[in-house]
Amino acid sequence: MEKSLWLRILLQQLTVNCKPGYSGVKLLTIQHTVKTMLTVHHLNNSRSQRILWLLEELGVEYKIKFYARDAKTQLAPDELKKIHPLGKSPVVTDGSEVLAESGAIIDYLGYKYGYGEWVPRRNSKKYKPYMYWLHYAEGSLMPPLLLKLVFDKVKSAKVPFFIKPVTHGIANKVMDSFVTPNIKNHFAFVEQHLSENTYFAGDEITGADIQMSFPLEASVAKGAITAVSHPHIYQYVDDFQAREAYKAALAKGGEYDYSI
Ligand SMILES: N[C@@H](CCC(=O)N[C@@H](CS)C(=O)NCC(=O)O)C(=O)O
Repeated sequence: MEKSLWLRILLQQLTVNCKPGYSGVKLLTIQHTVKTMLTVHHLNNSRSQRILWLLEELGVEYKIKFYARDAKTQLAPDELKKIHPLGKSPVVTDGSEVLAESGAIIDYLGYKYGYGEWVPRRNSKKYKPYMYWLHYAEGSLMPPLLLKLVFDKVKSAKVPFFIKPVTHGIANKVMDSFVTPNIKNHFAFVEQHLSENTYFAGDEITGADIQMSFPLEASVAKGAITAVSHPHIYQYVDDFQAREAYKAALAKGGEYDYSI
């Protein structure tokens, strides 16, 4: 915990404990609460924004520990590796629990604070689609979007002029034969689903929507999904971005540029 926070609590408690009727027990209780408070280890411009959104929807008290990407490499600072060995965001700490991987975090938080709603009951109709889309977002949709990002970088990389035709040629070949058709296929699949369902698991919002929000809003922000190309996805993104909890999370999370 930050030194200043301890100091503030200590000073506050010294004042409180000087008043008649108060005891040190209160100090211990507050220390315990602060120590075990749910913490989101939040990297700017990252997937952890969606965890803040879920926590706002759940109405759970939490604190944010901010981490800044390296301006040049865009990587997370090494400090994050002290919390989880991979040093990726999001990571959530809840008492002695350390949770990584957005889908697992969403399932953990939804189960703990919103079971039956944000995480559907196992025997409900919503459970199977919830589980499917929770995994689909990072397991199937994100990989081709990340490949596109990588090959776009390859194409814009500064290389000697005589190498450029080679790097461009390879990037274009992979994009045309694999990445672009895959992305097209995925977007059409999601569009079809949202033309028949209000939310991913049916007619009520669940953790699967939180998980799917990141690739979809990033694709809208990049112009890969438009109101004309995929009207249902576009409208879906517009609708969840208008939610009060989403806006509250955005205000708390700081910098978020909707990039992958
Ligand atoms: N599948 C993981 C991906 C985590 C991930 O790659 N996070 C990115 C931020 S969006 C990150 O930490 N990037 C910084 C880095 O790799 O150093 C999840 O959903 O939690």
